[in-house]
Amino acid sequence: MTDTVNSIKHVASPLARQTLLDSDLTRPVAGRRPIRLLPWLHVVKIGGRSIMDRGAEAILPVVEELRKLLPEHRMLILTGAGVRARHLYGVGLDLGLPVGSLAPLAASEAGQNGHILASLLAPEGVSYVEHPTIASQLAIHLSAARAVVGSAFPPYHHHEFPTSRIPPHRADTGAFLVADALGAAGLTIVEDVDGVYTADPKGPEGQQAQLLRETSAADLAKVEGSLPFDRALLDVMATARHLEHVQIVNGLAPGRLTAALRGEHVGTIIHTGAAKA
Ligand code: GWN
Ligand code: ATP
Repeated sequence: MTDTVNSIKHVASPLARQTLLDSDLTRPVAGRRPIRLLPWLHVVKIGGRSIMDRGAEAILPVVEELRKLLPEHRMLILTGAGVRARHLYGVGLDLGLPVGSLAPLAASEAGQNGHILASLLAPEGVSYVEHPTIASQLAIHLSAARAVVGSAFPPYHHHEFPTSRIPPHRADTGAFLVADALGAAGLTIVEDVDGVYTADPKGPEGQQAQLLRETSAADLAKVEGSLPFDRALLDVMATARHLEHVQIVNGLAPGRLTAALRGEHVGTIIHTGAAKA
């Protein structure tokens, strides 16, 4: 009897005796900045609606810039979903589908755009890689190639938050989450506008809209108007661990993406809530 009691193995853990809900108690163990897994990685999100849906006229110049950037940078290129997802939301909402059913359907459109982009970059050794590969084999793929392409959507599926009938975590949020989780060097979001304006530059108040060269996720969260990215991006930027800013650039203006990856300020820089390293 005594022997049985003595054979119980106690596993020492600084978190064993306390609730995980009290951040004051967990902070000494869990509050430190995590390591950067891929600090040399540049994440580039290519707009689905703003670039891919425009076809060859917009896509081919972006492909050419990405191709020329390969010797300089190792990249995870992620694509958004575009107009096919919007059509899908319309049909799905009309039929009463829940958000957890719409999320993977929209995500598959982002994946399709990624397959298209990867095909165009294939002669340079760039391939589309699946979500599970991004999750666990990105490093080895980026040892074999200078860049890979993937879907920017996060793979939430039926776990998507039911705060809206339209999936709140779309391509921009997904790109930021993965870039910050990997401790990447940066995230550049490629759109069809010069950056974030005080109002939609293509909307009814477009004439008065002014470009914001530099802003913060906290300041944008106070603005009620529309934005050129998912609003949930602001939420995940607030709790960022590594990325101190992202830059939104115009992919229709030749050279902007290249300049942004070289660290130049050519669009809107949005500061996150991450503390300076
Ligand atoms: O299909 O284009 O990955 O990389 O969210 O899930 O809906 O899947 O449900 O590895 O796992 O359509 O099949 O599809 O875009 O997401 O992929 O070709 O299980 O490589 O099978 O997390 O690509 O696809 O759509 O990204 O965003 O087989 Mo696709 Mo997407 Mo491929 Mo992926 Mo979803 Mo997988 Mo997944 Mo599903
Ligand atoms: P996805 O990748 O999800 O398919 P996207 O990122 O390519 O989409 P949109 O979501 O359409 O593109 O966002 C870009 C558009 O947002 C711009 O073309 C612009 O008209 C619009 N927009 C709305 N509000 C603003 C704003 N405040 N500043 C700049 N653009 C805005």
